[in-house]
Amino acid sequence: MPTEIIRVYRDVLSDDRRWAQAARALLQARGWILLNLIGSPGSGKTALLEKLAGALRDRAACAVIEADCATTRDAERIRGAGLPVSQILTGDGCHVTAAAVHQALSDLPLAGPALVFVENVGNLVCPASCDIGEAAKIAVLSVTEGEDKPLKYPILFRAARAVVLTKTDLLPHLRYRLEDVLAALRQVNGATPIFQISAKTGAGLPAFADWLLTVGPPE
Ligand SMILES: Nc1nc2c(ncn2[C@@H]2O[C@H](COP(=O)(O)OP(=O)(O)OP(=O)(O)O)[C@@H](O)[C@H]2O)c(=O)[nH]1
Ligand SMILES: [Mg+2]
Repeated sequence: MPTEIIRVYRDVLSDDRRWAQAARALLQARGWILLNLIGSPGSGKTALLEKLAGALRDRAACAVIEADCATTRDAERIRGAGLPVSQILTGDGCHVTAAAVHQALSDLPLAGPALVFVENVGNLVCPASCDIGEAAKIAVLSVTEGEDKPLKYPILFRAARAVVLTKTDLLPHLRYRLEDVLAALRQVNGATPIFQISAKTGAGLPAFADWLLTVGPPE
């Protein structure tokens, strides 16, 4: 009798969906808002979080989940800024999964309502299409990356509820047309607010901190 091969596929995507739903339920039960920071390696995500720790002090309880392929360097920086933090190491994974976020959320030492930031693995593509139960994806784009990135990597900028344009203190030293990146962002996503920020000088940070406090839970 010939052997019949039965192929079995694991439904990874719906597994991810289930974990994202579980994360959302946990977040709702604890009164936490999850904010997913996504941008290229070195775009300034950790520097932004370090500054936000100060800008949001006395306004909201905050915590950070760091996701990197390797090292706890960013978690150490966030701990230095005075926020509770945990680090997810993704190894060869190009973004953090909802399952790992759910686990990190379960272990967060926070009582009462809070903003929980995820600093995703530095990558403009993979994290953009992954649901981790967040209330908002926030795109972090630095002025040193070029004006055309929203056009070349539209998935993230379409999905983002806000865009943070970082390192604006460097503008006088660059051949960079601010109006071009703003037009590119508008072309890809006409609705999303754009915050121009320097983590070095703190310029633009208060308006972004105010906006963060308006983000509600996901529907
Ligand atoms: N001039 C200037 N430099 C900045 C600013 N924000 C970040 N940097 C510098 O940019 C480099 C990268 O910043 P990080 O905060 O580590 O960037 P990141 O996005 O967290 O990097 P990964 O976690 O590795 O993806 C560091 O040398 C920062 O000092 C800024 O607003 N202005
Ligand atoms: Mg970082």
